[in-house]
Amino acid sequence: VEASIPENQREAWRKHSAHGFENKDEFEKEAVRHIETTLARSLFNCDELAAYSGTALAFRDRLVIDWNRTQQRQTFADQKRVYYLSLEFLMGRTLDNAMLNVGLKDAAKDGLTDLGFRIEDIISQEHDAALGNGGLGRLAACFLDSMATLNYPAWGYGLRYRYGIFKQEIMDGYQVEIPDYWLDFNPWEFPRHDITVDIQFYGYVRKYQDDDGKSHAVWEGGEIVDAVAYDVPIPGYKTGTTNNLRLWSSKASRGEFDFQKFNSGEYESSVADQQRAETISAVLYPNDNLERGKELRLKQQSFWCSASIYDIVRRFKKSKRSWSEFTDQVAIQLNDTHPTLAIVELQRVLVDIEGLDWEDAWKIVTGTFSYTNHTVLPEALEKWSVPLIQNLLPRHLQIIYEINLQFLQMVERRFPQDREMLRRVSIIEESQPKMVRMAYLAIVGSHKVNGVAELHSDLIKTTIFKDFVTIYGPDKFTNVTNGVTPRRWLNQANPRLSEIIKAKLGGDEFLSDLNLLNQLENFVDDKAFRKEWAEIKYANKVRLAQFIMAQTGVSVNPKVMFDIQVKRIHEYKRQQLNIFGVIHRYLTIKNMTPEERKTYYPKVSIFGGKSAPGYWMAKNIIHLVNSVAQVVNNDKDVGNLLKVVFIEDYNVSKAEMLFPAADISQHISCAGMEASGTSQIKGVLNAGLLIGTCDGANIEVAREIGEDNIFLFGTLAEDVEDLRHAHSYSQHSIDGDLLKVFDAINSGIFGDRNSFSAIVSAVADHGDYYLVSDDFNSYIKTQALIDEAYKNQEDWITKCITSVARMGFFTSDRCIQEYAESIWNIEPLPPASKA
Ligand code: 4GP
Repeated sequence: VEASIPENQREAWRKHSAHGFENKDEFEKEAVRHIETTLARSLFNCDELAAYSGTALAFRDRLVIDWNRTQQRQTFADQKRVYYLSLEFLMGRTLDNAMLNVGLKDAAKDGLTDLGFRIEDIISQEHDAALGNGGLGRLAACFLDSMATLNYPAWGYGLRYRYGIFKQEIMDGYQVEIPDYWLDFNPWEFPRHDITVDIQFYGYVRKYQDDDGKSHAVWEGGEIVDAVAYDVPIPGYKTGTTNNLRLWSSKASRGEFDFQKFNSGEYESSVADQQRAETISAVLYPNDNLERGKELRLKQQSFWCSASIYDIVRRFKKSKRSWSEFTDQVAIQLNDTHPTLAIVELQRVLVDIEGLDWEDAWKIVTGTFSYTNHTVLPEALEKWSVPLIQNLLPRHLQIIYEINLQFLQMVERRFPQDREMLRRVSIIEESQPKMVRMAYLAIVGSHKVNGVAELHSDLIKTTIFKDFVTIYGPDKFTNVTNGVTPRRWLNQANPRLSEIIKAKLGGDEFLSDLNLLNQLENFVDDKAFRKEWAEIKYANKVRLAQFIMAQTGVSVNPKVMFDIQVKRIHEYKRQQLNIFGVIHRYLTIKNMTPEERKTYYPKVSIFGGKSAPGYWMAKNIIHLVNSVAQVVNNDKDVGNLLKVVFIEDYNVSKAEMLFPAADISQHISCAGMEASGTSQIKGVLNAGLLIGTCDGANIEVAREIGEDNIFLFGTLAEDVEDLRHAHSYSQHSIDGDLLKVFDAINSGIFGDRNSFSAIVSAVADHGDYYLVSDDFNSYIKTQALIDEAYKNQEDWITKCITSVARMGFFTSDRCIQEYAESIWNIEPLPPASKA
């Protein structure tokens, strides 16, 4: 390619090619240049936001240079790439991560000091990029970081929502949702107006036979909307590799603007059409572990899948290879079922547009896709109504029926006697209206299906996807236990802890090879190290205490135990169990003599998390937590023995502050319901201990760090069904400590009892689906064990150091390696200098 450009031109380009800054002085020069020219500010009116913007733009330039090089290298190498399709990428802040990954945070820190700013203040100016709800979206963000760090040629594809997850405000104890308009200033994205794809909706299918008798389908009519690409550079840690995250934004098609209407004076309605197109990528659906079957959501999915498949196919076609090589060049990972239409779309493109035979195309499709399941909750398994798809995507529905027909014929050949099986596994559910079961379609169209922790991967094989294991055999199903990136969740979140680990291990290699942490066990008895370890935890707690004071006005003592449960509010995650435990503690304290109080264990109980706006029960739980906090924190009789805090608007950047300050964090889902969870990993990695049920990745954490270092309690997954069954038969009576808790709530001491009656009734009268009453006693006992253990600070610190040392397995780098080797079959492509 280069040879075709005349030497004098190449020379001019080379001479002026951008390099980006390498040290403090160059950083200052770049930042000041951006502040003065890009932002039109000066020394005299540069506030912290402008300083953030200048810094971000300077780092953005750096990223772009690496990113251009990476993209060129990947294009020339022309090897297999993986495309990670996710409707959510919960990225959080970018600047700090970019500074650490390119290794220039110290330069920026000193440079900012010269310019009159503190780096922490500048970092905290940034608005979180919150294009996700919770675990699934944050996992996608960790995976992007790991793919770049390990030099895999990888792209993410998602939607560029104008409104990310809402901001949560607490008013009078209730959650209120405020729209999150986050694009006012976003230096981390690059609009690619040249990359615009026409996306079709509605219309009809015309079929015809050509002269050779071959039948064809043409999708005609309907409406066209444009998908415009916005690219976000994703820097790897200490490598030149900077991958691409491509987010699609919807826009009225250039053809859509109705000049007819415009000329006849209907200017307003022609603009309204434009706005309708822009609605598609306007807002992230705020549900976690729940699907609601809204047409706009289906439109989002199909818009994003079509644009991404178009882009991937276009890139493949540039290489002029034959279609049979497609699966040597392309792997596509489906993050949950949300992108399942991509399977149908690729089949459509190959058959209808590229003219391949059905069988050849289908072989390519199934060789390309693989699917990750993130939940077994029935209310989260996507189904789309057939009439809805028929109307919006008529050709796709035909293809889905054809896929189903061929699949069922195969099943019938293999299991000729089993009519029931056909009904059970059909992609089309014979309900009123008929529904398309997206998980089944994803399984049939993929070569591998994985769960996200061992227990969960076993459960999907024995429950929701059991028949598919019979049909395809067990090898199609696999497990990749989740992990998190230690760059964000240790280095960035807890810089001081990271520093002392660096000092002990003689370098920061552990950040890219987390198993090296195991050498920390050699220092468990090192007095100075232990002291510093404890000081860091204390300092992190002081910082959180200051934040709590500023946000809620509640004064908490950083010397006492901080107990944290932060995650989406969900009945299966059982924040209600936690708050019942808190009430129990409150009642216990109230009944104690002054003497007993002197030796009792003081504690701060911290909650945080959003509820889906339409999830009434979860909102009630938030209200109960805040009502209990109000009473407890103002009860002079209790004083510092117990404080209850609800942190408003839990998000990624708050998580980075919370986990380093936790002595203990709670992961207490009803067994079998939390597919993996990842926040327990963040808790342990930041030197906190866990209280948890035998659920999701808790089980593997216990195995890695040792059962002595974790507080496990509660029902086992294998017993859940029997217990639920028992509840529905016997009259379910609540007694003992839980009854006292319910009596306290019903007595009205936390406010109008009617406000909380649903929370109590769910346990006492309506079958206790989440087994709160079954687990309450062992929960309380385990809390008492924790109180006792915390008294012995020396032992506690030993447990923490040992646990951190054994967390190597839970890096998302290991996940990506497993995906790359056993699912995607791709090789890394390191930059030349690092090769
Ligand atoms: C979540 C699961 O609930 C959580 O256990 C898991 O750690 C996470 O995915 C990542 O795998 N699922 C969702 C969802 O967020 O909406 O289904």
